[in-house]
Amino acid sequence: MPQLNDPAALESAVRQTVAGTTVSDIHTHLFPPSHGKLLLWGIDELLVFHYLVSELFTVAPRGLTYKKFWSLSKAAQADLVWEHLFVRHGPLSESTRGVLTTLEKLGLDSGQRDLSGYRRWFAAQKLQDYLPKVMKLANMDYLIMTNNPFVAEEAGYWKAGLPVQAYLKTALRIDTLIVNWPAAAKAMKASGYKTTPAGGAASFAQARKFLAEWVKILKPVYLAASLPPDFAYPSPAMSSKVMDQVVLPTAKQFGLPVAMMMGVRKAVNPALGDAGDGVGESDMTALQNLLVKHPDAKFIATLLSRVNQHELCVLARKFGHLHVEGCWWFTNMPSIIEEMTRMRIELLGTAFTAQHSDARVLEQVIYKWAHTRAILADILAEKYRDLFATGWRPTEAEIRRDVRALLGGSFEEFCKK
Ligand code: HDL
Ligand code: ZN
Repeated sequence: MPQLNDPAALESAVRQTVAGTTVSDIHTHLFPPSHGKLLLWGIDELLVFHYLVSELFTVAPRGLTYKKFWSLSKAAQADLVWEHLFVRHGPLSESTRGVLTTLEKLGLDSGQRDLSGYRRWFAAQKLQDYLPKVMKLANMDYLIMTNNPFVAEEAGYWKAGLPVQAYLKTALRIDTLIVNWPAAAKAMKASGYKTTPAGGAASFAQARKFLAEWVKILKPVYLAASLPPDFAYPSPAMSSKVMDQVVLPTAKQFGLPVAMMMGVRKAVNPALGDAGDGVGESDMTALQNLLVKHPDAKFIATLLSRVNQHELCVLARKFGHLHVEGCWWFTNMPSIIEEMTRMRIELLGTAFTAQHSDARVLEQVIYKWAHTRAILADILAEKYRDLFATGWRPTEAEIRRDVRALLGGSFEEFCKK
């Protein structure tokens, strides 16, 4: 493959490659169509996405109480979001713009502002054709779900052994086990495991058995848990014991990475429901200590606070068994994605995963990847321009290799390590 010797040709090769590279979306909250209402899709779900609910309450009239809002139908909630965040105020936020990007990519004209027309269009979609259509629009080869055995409805669908598309992969989500052992012990006991709220060797052995059962059912790509900013390791807290005696032995037994999603302050405003979580700066020594103590395990990390991002990159330079991924949740915003991605390329080259969608509503993968690709293209155009200035001449194949690395390739290599 010839080297690219002309800056303009190089830039267009970079932009075309970012636009055309298949993405593997390694963190979402989507579900198989066979799991019924758990898979959210359509315009009303897009409008009542919890990011937009919290934004609604930044401008809603005082008379709109949380209680009143939650008593409304989903369509009535969506009407309020549309009215206040799109019509009465410019849809300039990332989440409002995302809805409009999604409509545009689906071939609908957001300029018409025709919510009832959009509703008719979505209502006419047949999920079995629509799901692959959305995957194709986002140019995704597979996505990884979030599968929580401590949510009875989810567990029930998995135990029923319903059909699941091969391109919908799983992640075994174990927050409850780590941050709320008594609740986890109760739930496992209800499934026939001899676990007690006090924990201890026998209980932890049963919890390992529980996890092994779910590894067999889900065949997960990784184990995952979101953790509070003050998660400490090691510590006298039960969470530290559960990491050492349940989570890590299971991860090592099955060769599964442990995804540490750190920095969530749960329910800072409980009245907002899913929209009520906040963010806090995490104590990174917890992750550092895990890496030092468990060189034979693999850790994936995404941090919720912008403040932690530089430290996370430096940590990933120190430990090859740590993989940095995604601009998670409150960092999945253009200005922060830009800052984080530049920093990660400068510190880690292509040895990280640039993004995940974190999509809760199916069509969000369309806008989340479109927006990220645009930012990534600008950054890589500049980075390859800088490379060109050194006299190095990349080939198109090398650009394809490097872009794919950032969009799933490095993650796959890491998982195979
Ligand atoms: O814990 C998580 O995986 C988070 O992504 C939460 O689901 C959060 O509510 C969210 O949807 N963030 O985008
Ligand atoms: Zn998530």
